[in-house]
Amino acid sequence: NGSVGSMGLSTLASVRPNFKLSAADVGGFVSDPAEELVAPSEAFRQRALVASRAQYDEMYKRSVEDPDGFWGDIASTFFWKKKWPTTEGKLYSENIDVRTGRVAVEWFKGGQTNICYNALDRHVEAGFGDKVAFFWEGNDTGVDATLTYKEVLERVCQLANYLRSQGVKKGDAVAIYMPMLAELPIAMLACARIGAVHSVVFAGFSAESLSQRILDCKPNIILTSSAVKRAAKVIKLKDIVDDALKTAAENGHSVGLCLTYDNNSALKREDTAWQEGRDVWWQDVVPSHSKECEVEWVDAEDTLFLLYTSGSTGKPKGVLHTTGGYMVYAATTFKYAFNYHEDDVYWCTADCGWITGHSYLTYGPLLNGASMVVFEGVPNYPDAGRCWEIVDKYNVTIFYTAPTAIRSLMRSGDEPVKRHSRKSLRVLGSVGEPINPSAWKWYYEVVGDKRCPIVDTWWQTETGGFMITPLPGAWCLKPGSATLPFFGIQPAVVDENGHAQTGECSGYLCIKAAWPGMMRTLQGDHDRYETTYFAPFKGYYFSGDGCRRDKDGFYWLTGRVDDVINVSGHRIGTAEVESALVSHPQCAEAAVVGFDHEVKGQGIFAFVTLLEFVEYSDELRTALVNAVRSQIGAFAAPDVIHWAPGLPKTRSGKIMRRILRKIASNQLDELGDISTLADTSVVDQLISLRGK
Ligand code: 6R9
Repeated sequence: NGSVGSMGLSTLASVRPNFKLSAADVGGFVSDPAEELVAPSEAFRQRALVASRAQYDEMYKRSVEDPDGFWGDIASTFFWKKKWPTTEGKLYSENIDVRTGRVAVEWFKGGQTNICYNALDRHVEAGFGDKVAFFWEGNDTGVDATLTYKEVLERVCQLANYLRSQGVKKGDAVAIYMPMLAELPIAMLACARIGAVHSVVFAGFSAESLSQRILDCKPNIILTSSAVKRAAKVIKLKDIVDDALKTAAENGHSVGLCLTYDNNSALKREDTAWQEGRDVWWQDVVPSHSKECEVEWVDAEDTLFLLYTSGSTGKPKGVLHTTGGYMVYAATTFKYAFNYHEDDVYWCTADCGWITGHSYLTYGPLLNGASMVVFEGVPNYPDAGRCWEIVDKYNVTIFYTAPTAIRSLMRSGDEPVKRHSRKSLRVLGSVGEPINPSAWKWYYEVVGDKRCPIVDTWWQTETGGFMITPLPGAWCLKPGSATLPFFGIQPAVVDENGHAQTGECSGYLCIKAAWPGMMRTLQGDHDRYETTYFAPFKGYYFSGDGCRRDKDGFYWLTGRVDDVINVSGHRIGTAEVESALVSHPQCAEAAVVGFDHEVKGQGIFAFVTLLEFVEYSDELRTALVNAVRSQIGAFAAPDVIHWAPGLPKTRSGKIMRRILRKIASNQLDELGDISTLADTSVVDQLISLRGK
């Protein structure tokens, strides 16, 4: 993937002479001098919250040896209506070992707080009410709005009061299917304020996916918007919601109220499909409510939100996060990884529909009192310079995006970047998938002018916050490595037999011991929680990712080791795509694998067996792709449909995906041993159908 680059190794070598710090300062590297190391600049270190490896080591040591002291001190900087009980000296309890009982994790239990209060009221009461919370930037250039902390709080209160007036109470689920209007984080905060459980569904999911999630968490109310303009296209969200509610009702759960935000720049009110009695315009009912709303104090272990994510089996998992530990963890990781200071302007390009939008677009930055950009559009509309135009417009200092966006912008060359000054930038972040060194270097050299450290954050929906991430200023970076564990995180690289390896090694990435931000269960399915994450390697949380640890102790993530494909940073279960394909009446069987894709990281390659006597056609191919679009969402559409008269199966009927992966990536001389197949001739058939 080094196609776009003036950024060969020679350029990087010039980075090394900047490396004036002593080895001990930046990590005591034992690596050979030829290895690419990118040191923090002196200027950066001056303002670093953790300015040396030694300081990190000391803090890290305390975080794992004395979690009570470490996290207790940090938690005390938040507002607690009632402090967590300390009678037994411990503020958390855990069992993550399936051999010693049920998996159970609790932090700050018995303490009472409210995350919305900590994210908003606390700052307003401290005199920061006039500080900007959101610089909202619309899809079209020139459309924007600014909201201060006080204004956000008032809007949150009005919505919270409305929700209460409709009978929403503590513990009730509220579904949110909205575009990136400021009202989306406002909706999440309003739920949190009254103790309701928000369940945000990314507004790129199809009606089918939305209904599935509604049926799982059974909300009585859904918040949506009439439509959204994404790039040049208008998407009628309300139509999708209507379909989803219909399907949900047919399957036993009716949602009684659909609060719809009138996004009239995308679609006129009168053109929005409407069901009298169920549908209500947001603007007609919310603004008349009081701008003050009493906070519902909740237990630290009360549920804050559900967020569905894909697993290796069919049904999406409702990852459940609670309040106290998540709050402390999201805020602390944000602060240290981005080296946050009060005068920063932060921009995360993620959508609130994913975990990144929860932890690092809503809660983490607001808990720190940050000013941030909330962007409705896409990075390359109207052109590839949009991001840098926005950076200059708001003087963004911390920019956080995904490798897929970086790679797609790289393809447009350096000019759209260089056209804008970007001089405000200080830190550049990356999330969602491993960042390949060529994209890393382009990001570092072209976007950041070699001034800004790249913070490559490895984490997951399940982990709530960053797990492995640089603390910029504390040690040198290596392009492509997420570097070292965050405070309190004890990674273990485990072999097939579940043994943690030492020193340089590669294997399955697991985590020993609980941390405050981890999920507590899967909605309605604690057994699945245990079998998926804690049973594979006893005594550990299993991430589903593979990784390598180098001789400096740096971690290099190598991607999923389960049947999950990472397309543009979105997790997609192969089983979900397969079930969408076989729902087509002419599809008998399907097997889906990932393949390397230049921009998306991974693409989706689908092997499809048709019913007998059905002929291959381009129309059928399109219909199959559309089946996936309508059942999951456009982002999960297969890149390739490969006709398969038969699939390579073992005698016990198990599909050998290893072989399919090789065929998909055209590595035909690396098929390996195929003798265990029930019928080896299917392999030749598949190869002969390549490109057909
Ligand atoms: C935050 C988020 C989680 C999966 C994870 C891994 C991949 C995320 C990464 C990364 C390498 C990084 N992943 N960040 N791989 N380096 N910096 O993306 O959550 O949507 O749950 O995906 O994404 O494979 O297991 P989620």
